[in-house]
Amino acid sequence: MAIFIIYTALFNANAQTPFNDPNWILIPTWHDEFNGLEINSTYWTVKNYFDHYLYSVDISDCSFTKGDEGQLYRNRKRSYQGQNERETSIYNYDIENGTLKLLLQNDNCDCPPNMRTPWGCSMQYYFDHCGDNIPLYHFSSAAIELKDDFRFKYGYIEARVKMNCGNGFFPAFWLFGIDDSSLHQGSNYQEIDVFEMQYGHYEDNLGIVHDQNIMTSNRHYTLEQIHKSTLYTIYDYTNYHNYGLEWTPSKIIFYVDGYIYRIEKNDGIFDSKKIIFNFAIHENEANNLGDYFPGIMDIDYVRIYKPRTDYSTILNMNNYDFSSHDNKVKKKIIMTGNNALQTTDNVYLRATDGVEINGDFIVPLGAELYIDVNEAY
Ligand SMILES: [Ca+2]
Repeated sequence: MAIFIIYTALFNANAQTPFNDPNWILIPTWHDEFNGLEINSTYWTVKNYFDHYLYSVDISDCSFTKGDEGQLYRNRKRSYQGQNERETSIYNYDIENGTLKLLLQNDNCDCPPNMRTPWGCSMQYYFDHCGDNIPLYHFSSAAIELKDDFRFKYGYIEARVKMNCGNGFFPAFWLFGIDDSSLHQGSNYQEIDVFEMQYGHYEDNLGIVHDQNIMTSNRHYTLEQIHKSTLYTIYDYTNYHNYGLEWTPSKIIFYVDGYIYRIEKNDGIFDSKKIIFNFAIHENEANNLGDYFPGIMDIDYVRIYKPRTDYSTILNMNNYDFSSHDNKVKKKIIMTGNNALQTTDNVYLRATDGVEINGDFIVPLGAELYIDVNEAY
């Protein structure tokens, strides 16, 4: 008996995500449509007097090369002065018409002395420590972080986001696994970037996976290595798009608007993660910015889904009618005899224990097939 376990996906396929597949269910514990007047503090922390982050600092001799981000995150929300009259002072986030807005402002701001800790206004802390000229942060911005009670592990997360463009703008939607205080320790560093767009070269930095090996080699995957053409034809980040991530025990799959554009083997990212949105200035570009302020990231929603499951079923296929196939995760899928997809079929075969193909199995040009074997999650 021949047993085939196949991992495959057709790029350009209209992948089976909650976008078009009812076999995914919204996680009932939380999702955020940003419909209220205030950010939901049950879910989110809005960072205040927070900078992330500084590297290449040697405290012993005060040598400093570059900070990675050139702004201070503040929790200043736009407010009303009177009835329907918006306050015009500097603010870094707002909720309006069902959308969370993170605002990157060209706004000098200082760090209060009591916040100058290694993980609060750290840039100024280091400059203080080294007796150098203490620079202002030249920009202020916003960062929100999902609270620990709502950490995400496995499933599909999607956010509908748009951003404006400016050289050096560095917005990100990412997942991060460890406490801030241990960020620089280097071990167990795990990060998945659904998008991290920088230097104004927005098209190059979607879908980054950091693990310890990747980070220590400072390696960033780019679309050039994977699948550039699709995004170039469909992608304009100044309009709304749905940025999705499917994270399973075996794979990390990146989507835009329901299309797979990149698949990574999951090689060790197994622990739950915070979800973070922030809008930074990349320090390397801080002297080469255009007049694009404020930077605005609009987040319409954040939703998490898991696939529907049918873990008790062993599905036997023989002359199987794929047109009526549901994509629920089965225990096992076994093909025997003759099976064939039609050219219009778009089929996911998901199982926890394996997919066996015996006999003839025909996938004609035009059909879309994805086979996924994962432990239950
Ligand atoms: Ca909304």
